[in-house]
Amino acid sequence: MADSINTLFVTGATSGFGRATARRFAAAGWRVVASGRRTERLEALAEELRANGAEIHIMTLDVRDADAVKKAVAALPADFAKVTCLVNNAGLALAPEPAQKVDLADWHTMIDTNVTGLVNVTHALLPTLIESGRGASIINLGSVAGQWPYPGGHVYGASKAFVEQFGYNLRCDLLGTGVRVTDVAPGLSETEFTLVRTKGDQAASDRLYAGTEPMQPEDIAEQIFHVATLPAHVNINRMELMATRQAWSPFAIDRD
Ligand code: NDP
Ligand code: 8X3
Repeated sequence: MADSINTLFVTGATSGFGRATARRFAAAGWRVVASGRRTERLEALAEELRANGAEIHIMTLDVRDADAVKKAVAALPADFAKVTCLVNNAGLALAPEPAQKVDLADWHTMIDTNVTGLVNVTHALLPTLIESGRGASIINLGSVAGQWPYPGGHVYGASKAFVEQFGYNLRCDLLGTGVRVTDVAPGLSETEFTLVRTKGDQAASDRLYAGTEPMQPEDIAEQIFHVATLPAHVNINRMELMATRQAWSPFAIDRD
């Protein structure tokens, strides 16, 4: 890579995995471009990281807006423009109820964010990543829900299956460029994910994580950092993680 200082571009850095990822890379001396919709949180993150000596550029950005994504990438300050690692993390689940009870708008929001948003950011940064070349990486946040169906998973799980397959197909097209692509697919992790999924039901979120040991944002950020800093000739295609106290269930059977 041309620049000896690596640069991370992470979406959804206002919470959960994205914020922990920004902190992890910054602590290792990477420049960080951190984006999300909640400006105050980005400002707080920037203040925290700068106090620790990090170089961070923040961008209030909705990944669903392709034009805004394109302009934001084009307007990156020179010091932050040579992105060497894209972490496509922004995403959400909505509507944990059965498919037949879901508002269509919630399905659209998940597709617009997890699928369209992710391809918007990837498309805008591909030329830069290819220019960075050998050792650069795209790390997409998939999910166990992209592989394993469960009740209430409907469009969320399908959107994460898209993320996985999109990553594999990208690898085919990026062969020879040196750019790596990885689907990091976590299971139960304690973030604001369930608060968002239940539209603000803190008690439901607390119930899900109570009495067990979900993975923490720092656990996932550590694995993302590991993937990004592997030797340039190594590509992890997919990394699936679960809390030790999470596993699969038997098939459900409908009986008379
Ligand atoms: P959080 O809700 O804590 O964080 C989600 C982040 O995504 C926030 O920073 C939010 O920022 C951002 N985001 C959501 N919509 C948009 C948008 N339209 N434009 C830009 N940013 C957006 O959840 P997690 O950290 O858990 O989730 C991060 C990723 O990990 C998601 O893709 C999720 O699907 C995935 N994941 C989560 C798991 C879990 O159990 N927690 C397990 C497996 C995968 P803001 O609202 O400020 O825009
Ligand atoms: C989030 C993890 O198990 O709720 O992607 O689908 S799960």
